[in-house]
Amino acid sequence: MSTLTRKKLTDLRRGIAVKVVDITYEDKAMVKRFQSMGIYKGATIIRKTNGTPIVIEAAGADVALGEEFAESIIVEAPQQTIFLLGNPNVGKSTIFSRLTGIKVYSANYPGTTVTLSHGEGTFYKTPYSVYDMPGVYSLDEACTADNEACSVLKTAPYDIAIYVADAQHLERNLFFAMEIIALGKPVVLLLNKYDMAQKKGIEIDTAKLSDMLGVPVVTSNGMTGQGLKKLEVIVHKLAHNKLPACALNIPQSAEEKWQLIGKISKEAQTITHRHPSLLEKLEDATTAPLTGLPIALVIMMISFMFIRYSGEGLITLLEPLYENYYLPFAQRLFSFAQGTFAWPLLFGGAAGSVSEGFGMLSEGVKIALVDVLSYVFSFYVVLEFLGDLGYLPRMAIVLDKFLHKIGLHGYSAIPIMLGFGCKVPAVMGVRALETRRQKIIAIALILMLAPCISQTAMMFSVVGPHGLAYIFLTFGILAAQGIFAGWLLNKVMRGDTTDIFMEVPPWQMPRAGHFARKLLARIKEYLLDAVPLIILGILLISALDMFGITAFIGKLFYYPVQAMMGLPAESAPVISLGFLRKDVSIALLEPFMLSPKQLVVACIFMTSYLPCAATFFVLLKEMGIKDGLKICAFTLVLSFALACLVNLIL
Ligand SMILES: Nc1nc2c(ncn2[C@@H]2O[C@H](COP(=O)(O)OP(=O)(O)OP(=O)(O)O)[C@@H](O)[C@H]2O)c(=O)[nH]1
Ligand SMILES: [Mg+2]
Repeated sequence: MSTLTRKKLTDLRRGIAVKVVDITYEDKAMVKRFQSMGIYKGATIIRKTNGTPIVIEAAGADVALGEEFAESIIVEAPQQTIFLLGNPNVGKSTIFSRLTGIKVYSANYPGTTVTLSHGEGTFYKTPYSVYDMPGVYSLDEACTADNEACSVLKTAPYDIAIYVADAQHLERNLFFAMEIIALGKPVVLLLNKYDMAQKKGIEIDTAKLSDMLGVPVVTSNGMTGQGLKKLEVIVHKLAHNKLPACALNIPQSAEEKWQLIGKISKEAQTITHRHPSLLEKLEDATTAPLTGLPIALVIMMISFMFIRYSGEGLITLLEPLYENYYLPFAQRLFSFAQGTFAWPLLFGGAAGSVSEGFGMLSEGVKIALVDVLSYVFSFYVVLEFLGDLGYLPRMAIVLDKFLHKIGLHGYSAIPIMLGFGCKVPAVMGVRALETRRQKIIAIALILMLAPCISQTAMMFSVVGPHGLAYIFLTFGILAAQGIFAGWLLNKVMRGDTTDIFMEVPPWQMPRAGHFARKLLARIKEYLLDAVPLIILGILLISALDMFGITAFIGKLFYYPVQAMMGLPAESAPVISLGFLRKDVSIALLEPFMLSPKQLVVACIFMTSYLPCAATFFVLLKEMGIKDGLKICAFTLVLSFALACLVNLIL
């Protein structure tokens, strides 16, 4: 877990065995005396006390060293490890990004972080290993939520804990803090979101709080970085044993802990009553049963319109760049390949041939960087905005009742919403659900209810020209399929649905800089992870076509594809290879001149018959191979049956 760093004996923490790597003291006679006492290059020693003179254990006996001597002894010690922990949504990941410079995802809903992230931070020229943990409310929960985080807390291989608390909810945040303090490791309490607390009329006396808890307390604002310099000073002091250990006697039972917390927060915190602001009043309206649902519908409608129009707008902006500048340039650059076998692979075959529209550098680039990118961008503008605003947990509350009917509870609305963008984070987000049954139903819903945004973009461009009615039909059937899948699994799988139990964060206006950075990170992720696959996917299909392999696959899958689903047999390879990149395969349907009805059937089948390759592997990792494969078999059977049915009915 940790790497080694060189440091002076004076900077070393107590209690760990380290190796002496150098002795820089000038007086050689003195160095010889050190050696005779067991302090030599390569010796293993342990620092035993704080302060000076420093007592160390060398060669099995204790030796006291003055500060100047101790400074000249250089040892190699494991890099110290800092853990960022605390309740969900308090700003741990935001602080982690600031301390390490590593971009991790943060958003205004609980359960944003689902795995331990690791980075390196340097405070006072000393590198530290820093970990960002998923948010939990107690040690027990840490052990059900994330094995890795649990074992880290249980075996405590970390050196310093930065306990991040939301200053707006001091009392609630102190419960887990007490459990962490009781572990006996150095802890600093970081009161984050202090800006928001002050706006609400909350003032916290950090000196008093620190006295009562026996640990240092710092206030901070993760958005601006205010308070983090002070945090670094404290961490540095903790790392060098320059602060006294916590002397607070933490009670065992939860009731006693709450009693103590009540006493502490009463003394350290003053709250001035203010009238609720307009935004706060609106907060209640978004969760109240009567107003919540209409507000959710309006927000959904606006989001949908925004994504559609801004997506289309971006395409009209980017398309001329592609047609007038990029394509002629690329064709000139590769003109030497004209007339060779490579040309159709790069720029597609002649008009009317099967390989028309299969060019890696023509259609491949256009699909990836014009059509899909425009919608990916528009979608994440909306999702990130709603995420930072704190709307997603409110939608979870509004949808709770409905989701109970299919064996889920409101929280699953968050991963389901993420799934409209990309199925990979959505499937990972299901981790926050409590039972295996809920996880399976939620994943089925994520996979079957709607396509991901790249695929949606392609469906719009392929089905759209036949009229909006076909778009509504396709998405309507898909939504019905998802709900049916949830209902069916809820009926056949044994077990009950647990109730929703989730923190609802206050609303917060997204900040331009933070928002832009997150959006950029999403786009970068798309450009790096998806774009190469889209372009290579197109190359693969056209190469398979060239070697006659697609014709073979077509024959193999003739019966299910043509006879049952009513699609041309030649499209079988495109459909069956769709699990590599589904957006690509939908785009590749274009040359087959499918009728609107065939397009609807193909889109329904290809959305949900199997997850794409990336989602597939994440699914196996999250649910295990057995459950993962079972879910895939379920989606395959159900979506094939539905596609055949739609072919019969339409
Ligand atoms: N106003 C304000 N907002 C903050 C501050 N720190 C973080 N935020 C916002 O609070 C939200 C939650 O931040 P995260 O860093 O995702 O919180 P987290 O503790 O990692 O959350 P989980 O991973 O879900 O446990 C985000 O929308 C941040 O932009 C702060 O000091 N002030
Ligand atoms: Mg986080």
